[in-house]
Amino acid sequence: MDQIEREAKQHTDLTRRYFLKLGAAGVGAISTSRLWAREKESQVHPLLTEAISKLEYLTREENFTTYGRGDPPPHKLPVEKHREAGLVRETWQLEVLPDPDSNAKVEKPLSKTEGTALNWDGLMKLAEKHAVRFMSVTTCTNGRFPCGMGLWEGVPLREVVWLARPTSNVRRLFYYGYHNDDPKQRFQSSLPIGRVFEDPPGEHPIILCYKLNNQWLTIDRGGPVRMIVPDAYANKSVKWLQCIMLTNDYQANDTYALWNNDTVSHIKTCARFIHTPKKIKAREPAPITGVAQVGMSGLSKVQYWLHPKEESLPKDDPYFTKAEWKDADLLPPPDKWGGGLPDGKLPAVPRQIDAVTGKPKQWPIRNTIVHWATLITVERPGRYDLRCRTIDANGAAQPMPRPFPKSGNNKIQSVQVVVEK
Ligand SMILES: Nc1nc2c(c(=O)[nH]1)N[C@H]1C(S)=C(S)[C@@H](COP(=O)(O)O)O[C@H]1N2
Ligand SMILES: [Mo]
Repeated sequence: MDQIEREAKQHTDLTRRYFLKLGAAGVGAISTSRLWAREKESQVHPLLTEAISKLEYLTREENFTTYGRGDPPPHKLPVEKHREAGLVRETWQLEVLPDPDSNAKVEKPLSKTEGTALNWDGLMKLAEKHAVRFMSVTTCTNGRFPCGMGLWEGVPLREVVWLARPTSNVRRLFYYGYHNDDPKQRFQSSLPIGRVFEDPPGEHPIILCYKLNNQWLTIDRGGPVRMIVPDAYANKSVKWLQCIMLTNDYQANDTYALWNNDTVSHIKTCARFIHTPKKIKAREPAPITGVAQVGMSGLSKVQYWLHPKEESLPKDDPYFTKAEWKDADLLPPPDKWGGGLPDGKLPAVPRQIDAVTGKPKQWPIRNTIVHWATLITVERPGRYDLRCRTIDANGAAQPMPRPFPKSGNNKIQSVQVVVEK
């Protein structure tokens, strides 16, 4: 049993005792009003049951989409180079330094030259006391589909920043990973210092992450240690992390900004298709499944709209706000979470999970995904465009009319469906 599990157990025991005393039942029950009640599942159409059975909530490590710059990108380095590059646990080190181009005051820098850099043992020592686990989705600002849905474990970044004893003139920090010792290959991100020290209620700390889905972080995923910023697009989640600079610079100096990206955008809410039929028969039901990203504005609904190709699209309504959207079903929390976890069981205990009931405290969970499904039946043969969108937790259709893909792609997806006689 590791530290997180021990604490979870303690908390569970205490809470159980408390509720036993009160004689309360049904602790932490989640609202299922919008969801399929479990007992109704037997009435779900077999076609839909089959389509849904193929969905896995957590993404297996090997199924993540990988983006990594460098020549070669660190995960493509020959294995014999990993040790020398600090890309294995035994040789990994993290520096926390004052930015030499600013007047930041840092009393105890963690520095390689002074032999004070944080190493793996140091990180594991911090983990014993401070480790956290949470689920969060990684999505590229420019990606049409999430890179992956992970259960991440790590030490809050603030614990390591405090070790360096910053005292004044620190307004931001920036950080980067291994980059073949070539400044031109550096992929750097930055954060305001306030976000590092505090988390809004219900949000998670930014972590120095060393585990995905309860396994050590592989080099493909940015191991041994990467940053995970749970409420931002993945460009903030720098992989192969080796250096953090504390700075008095008040401006973002992210590499990604130089490539025309908005680097401070929170994750947007949007819907995507997973399975749609290319051809269906008129009047016969066909299953559709998809995934929705639950961004900063939350999610209340996923909707779809089937539009005959020969009918013209509404004028002056590029986001189809007046179309006849229909509600799809959001799937409830899974019994088996996937991601290669043995028997699909979550380890104790991700921050979004109630330690007593083992169920999510809320559903869907912000900054994660939720699967959705529906059965469509079409009367009239022909060619159709099938689209999906979301309604966020504020009741706003997403995407709302704003043409800013560089703040995060949340375009309305469209696929074709042919309906045959
Ligand atoms: N060191 C480093 N970290 C990086 C990048 C990179 O090129 N180098 N790309 C970033 C971007 S833009 C994205 S979208 C994510 C992708 O994370 P993944 O490969 O684990 O899916 O990594 C981020 N971290
Ligand atoms: Mo990205």
